[in-house]
Amino acid sequence: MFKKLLIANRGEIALRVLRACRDLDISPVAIYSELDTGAIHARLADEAYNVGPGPASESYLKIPAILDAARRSGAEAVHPGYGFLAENAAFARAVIDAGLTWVGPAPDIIDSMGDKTAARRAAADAGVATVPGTPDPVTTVEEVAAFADEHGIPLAIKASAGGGGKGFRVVHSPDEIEDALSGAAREASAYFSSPDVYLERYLERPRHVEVQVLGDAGGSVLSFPERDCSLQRRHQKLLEESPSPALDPHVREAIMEAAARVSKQVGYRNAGTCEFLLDADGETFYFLEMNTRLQVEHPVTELVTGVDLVKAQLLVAAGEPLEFDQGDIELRGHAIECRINAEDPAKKFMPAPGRIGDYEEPSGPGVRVDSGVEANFTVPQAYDPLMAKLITFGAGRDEARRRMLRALGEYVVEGVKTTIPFHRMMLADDRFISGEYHTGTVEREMDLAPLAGSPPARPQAGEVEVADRRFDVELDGKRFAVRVREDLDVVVRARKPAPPASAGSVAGGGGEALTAPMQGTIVKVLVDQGDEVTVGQPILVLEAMKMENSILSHANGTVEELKVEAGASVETGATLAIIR
Ligand code: MV4
Repeated sequence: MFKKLLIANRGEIALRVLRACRDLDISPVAIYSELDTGAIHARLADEAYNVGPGPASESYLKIPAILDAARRSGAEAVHPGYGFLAENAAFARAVIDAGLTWVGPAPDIIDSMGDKTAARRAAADAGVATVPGTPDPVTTVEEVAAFADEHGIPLAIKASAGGGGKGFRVVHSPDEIEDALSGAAREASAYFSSPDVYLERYLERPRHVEVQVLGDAGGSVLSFPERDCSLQRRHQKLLEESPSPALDPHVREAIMEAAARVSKQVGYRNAGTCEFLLDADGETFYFLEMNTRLQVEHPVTELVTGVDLVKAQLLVAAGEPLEFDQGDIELRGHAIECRINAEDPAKKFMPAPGRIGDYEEPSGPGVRVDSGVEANFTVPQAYDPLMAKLITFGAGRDEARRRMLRALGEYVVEGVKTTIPFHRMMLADDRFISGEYHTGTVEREMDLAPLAGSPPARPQAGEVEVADRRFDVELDGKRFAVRVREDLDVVVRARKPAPPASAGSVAGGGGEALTAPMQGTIVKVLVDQGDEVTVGQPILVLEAMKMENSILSHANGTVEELKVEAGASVETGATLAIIR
């Protein structure tokens, strides 16, 4: 077993890997960027190395800087976590070529499973059903129309080199084919450097069920009870649970066996996940894709099986035997995970980074918190908005659900908006309680308006603004929480009408300048200099924290000046255009 391991990641997953190292007497080495100099993962490691400035491309994605930290520390192995370089075959090769142990599948497997059509072929070769689709990429409208004639509509167009939601389009009628095909290819090119797209019949209202697999050093492949990840928004998972409320034991056995078969077929080693779609009949499942990394939601599997998956990864990477085999993997109880993101669910989950004030984590029976933040930590704009994962375990699903509601009620995060209010709403919603939710529930069926809270009745222009002060007092031996309203003698000024919001849209600006509401990268400019625009009209697309946001005009007028073009990085408040 290696004695020192470099964790090529940050936040909660870096801490998670660090703790598994501690359990195996492996010395953990951390890396950090200029934005993470005070981060917990750097503080708790035995050694920590600065790998560069804030932007991920200059630090956590900088392969030479990371390998230099490994060399300087004398690390003998590297764990990539998830995201960043976790599924980057070139990084895996560079680690191996530097004589270090890579904690993950072989680079060739990362490459082959990263090609979604190759992964589908591997599943078919293993006798596992895939969603009916094209074996190879398609390029013409005619090919898509022919597929629609044969398999019907709706159909899905997907990026061959991608995954998740990028380059993903659904075609609901033939006249949508051309735009969907070009849009998918353009997005595939932008995000995965390959325009290749393939087709699948689109399943309405499926559940997204995935199976953890673990290929051991001896060539066996173990599979674990499924995780249900159907509660997503724009392909970002919000909540996961195990087991799925929609899966009967006989289907569980079949889907676990299918995942093990595909993984064995490709000679999989270390931790991976096979994604499936479960049809509305709760019986029929189809292989979607295979992820060659440890996933965010791995704790729910750990809680219902008692297996430490990260420890298992380290043992497998070191060529050591596992402390269990398939017969020891038994499903017991129920686990639910809520992702605590720095996002505002009342504003379409817009990223809400910033400095955390007071911070208190829940605990007690059945509660686990995997967190990468603490009081006074600044959640950087530059990275994924995940701050922590709150996971609860119960003897059954309702005990896990009630414990989650208790824990969410205890969780204190001041200073930044979080997804906690969304989770409290979701866990109390009948669609969750009944287990009858699907991949479209959050986006197509839930009304999140109440999360905006009944905003304190906005004082109208000319009115006096008041503030709430809260105190805990004791009267005659009994404790009371008291709220004191205080007039602030501030006359409210007239407010601008809020522009009509659209998906992932924000308006920015005051006066003639249209300004950036957050730091990010311009991915698309939608107007030309001289165009006439109206309030609420999309002017450009800004990407921040992995989400694309349409920036809307704050005024009616002419685009007198465009200050940015696609590819530009902008700070919060930067002038993007002059509209007068
Ligand atoms: C699908 C699908 C329905 N039919 N493929 C693709 C990206 C990955 N995150 C899940 N994806 C899906 N692929 C076919 N043929 C449904 C999903 C899907 C999904 C699609 C749209 C919006 C949210 C979703 C959440 C989970 C799964």
